[in-house]
Amino acid sequence: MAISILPYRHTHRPVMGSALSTFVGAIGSVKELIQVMVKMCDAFNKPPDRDAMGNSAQVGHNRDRLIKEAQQQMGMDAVHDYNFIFCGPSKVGKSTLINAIRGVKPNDTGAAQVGISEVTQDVRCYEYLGLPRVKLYDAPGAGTRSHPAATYFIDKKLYAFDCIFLMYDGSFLDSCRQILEHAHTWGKPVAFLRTKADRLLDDVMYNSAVDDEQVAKQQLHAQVQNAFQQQVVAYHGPHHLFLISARQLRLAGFDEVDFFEYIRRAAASRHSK
Ligand SMILES: Nc1nc2c(ncn2[C@@H]2O[C@H](COP(=O)(O)OP(=O)(O)OP(=O)(O)O)[C@@H](O)[C@H]2O)c(=O)[nH]1
Ligand SMILES: [Mg+2]
Repeated sequence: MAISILPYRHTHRPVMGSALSTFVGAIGSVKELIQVMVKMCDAFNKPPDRDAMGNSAQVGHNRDRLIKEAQQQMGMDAVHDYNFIFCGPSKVGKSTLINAIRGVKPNDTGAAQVGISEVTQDVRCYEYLGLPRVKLYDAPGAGTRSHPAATYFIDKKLYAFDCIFLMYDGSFLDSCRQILEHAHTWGKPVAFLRTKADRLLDDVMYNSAVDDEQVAKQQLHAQVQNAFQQQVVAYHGPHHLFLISARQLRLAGFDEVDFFEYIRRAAASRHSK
């Protein structure tokens, strides 16, 4: 399968098109996922040769100072590590995805806590096993009483990260819009993750009375792409979008290969051109 990923770039306005890939059979995808993960090891085994503040100033002359202060407060190593944050509305599956990437189950020691009510209350760092320079940060759900949308970006210090994964679950809520607009102002790259693809696939099969999984996947792909165009691209310009299932991450039946490739390229962008 040709991977339809577009180059990762640090820009204040994203310039990439949506990267929802064409759907492929699970066996081919698993092989590709493994290949990408091996390549990722190479990318992350080199320390970055510039720090995470390689972006041009967008929020005035205090920007770099504020970023540095936030990184220090969070105990972040912005020079040697690649720091990714997973944020978005409550219950979209942020913590479940971090566990899945790290290959841990919800009840394993050290796993991020998951559940059906509002669970995560603090920004917390998780190591990516085998890739010690990669740090995955989990964030509380945005737009709740405890974590209001209006102050979420600043409260959670999202501006301190190399890359923001904005996860959403169907509706592009106002909390998503606020995160995205702040990220643009701060010049931080944002990629979208539409999660729970396994459940969406079931919905499509049920709603359209389609039995063939490949046909249903194509329909799902088209519906997700279409909604993303209308909800996000039309107002905020093109962005990467990955449709993924945390529960079936390693089956790589959706956009998981492209997602890992994006992470690898994010690392590569921290090295000299
Ligand atoms: N079917 C399916 N369920 C998922 C997936 N990802 C998460 N879930 C379920 O969605 C629920 C919420 O997952 P969490 O990971 O706790 O969500 P969260 O975004 O971290 O929630 P908060 O921390 O409360 O904001 C759990 O019951 C998960 O099992 C997925 O890919 N597929
Ligand atoms: Mg959580």
